[in-house]
Amino acid sequence: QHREGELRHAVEQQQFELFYQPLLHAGAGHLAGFEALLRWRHPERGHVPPAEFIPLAEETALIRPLGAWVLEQACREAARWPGSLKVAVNLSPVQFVQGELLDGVRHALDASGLDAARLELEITESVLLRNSDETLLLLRQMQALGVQISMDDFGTGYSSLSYLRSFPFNKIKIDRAFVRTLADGKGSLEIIRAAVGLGRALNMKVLAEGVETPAELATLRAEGCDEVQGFLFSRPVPSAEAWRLIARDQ
Ligand code: G
Ligand code: G
Ligand code: MN
Ligand code: NA
Repeated sequence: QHREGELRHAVEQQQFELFYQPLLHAGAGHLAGFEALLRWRHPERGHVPPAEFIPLAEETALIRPLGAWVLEQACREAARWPGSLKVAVNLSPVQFVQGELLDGVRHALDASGLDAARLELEITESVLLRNSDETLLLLRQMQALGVQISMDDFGTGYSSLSYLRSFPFNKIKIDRAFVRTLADGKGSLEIIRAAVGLGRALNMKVLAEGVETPAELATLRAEGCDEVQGFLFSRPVPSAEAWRLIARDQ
């Protein structure tokens, strides 16, 4: 009850900030864009990570206004970046409300002037688990606006493969669990290779998450991943720091 009130107050007061983590083209290592990641600027506790408040925001549906703010803020920021850079925004299943989500995306694009093709929406299969007819319709409507749709945390759910059949994702993001275990000889390399093959066959880009070492990068390049993301390149950083990364990349 107390925590819910505090979170509600934070949403009203806009005590939030977006951090940005670079997405890189695997080949030359140039910037492809950034993933926007939410932080709560708590007056006493400092930056609170999303794992500590997103579950409550979902239970209370506060993620709906908060998610609308994230979309608006991310698009406004990205509209000022060089036109080659995209912004990726995570969507919660709770945001999949007929009418509301599509309007929110349209509004974020209109208000910022961002080209729809530069916005990537990341969903996990938990989005598709519930109410999947309505959800698929919404995803198609967003794609019709020109927005890109990515499947996040690929490979960790129960039925990632069947969802690739029901929806034409533009990108799959291979979960960092596979990258972390690349070297242990227990199948992660083969799974990543298969995901790259699927991406090629189904016309989807393939990004590998959680890249932390040069050896992992070399392997992912050799396997043909299109994009990479991880602490090897940068942690999620505040907007000003993202601008420095952009300047360095030009
Ligand atoms: O930045 P960090 O590693 O702490 O993020 C942890 C998780 O929180 C991410 O993997 C993502 O699933 C979730 N998350 C971060 N930002 C957002 C956001 O704006 N909306 C939603 N729904 N989830 C987010
Ligand atoms: O679930 P999602 O894919 O949106 O997760 C994004 C989260 O992953 C961010 O919170 C970020 O902090 C975390 N992350 C990004 N790169 C790395 C990495 O190289 N290693 C680890 N351990 N976590 C990472
Ligand atoms: Mn994500
Ligand atoms: Na992920």
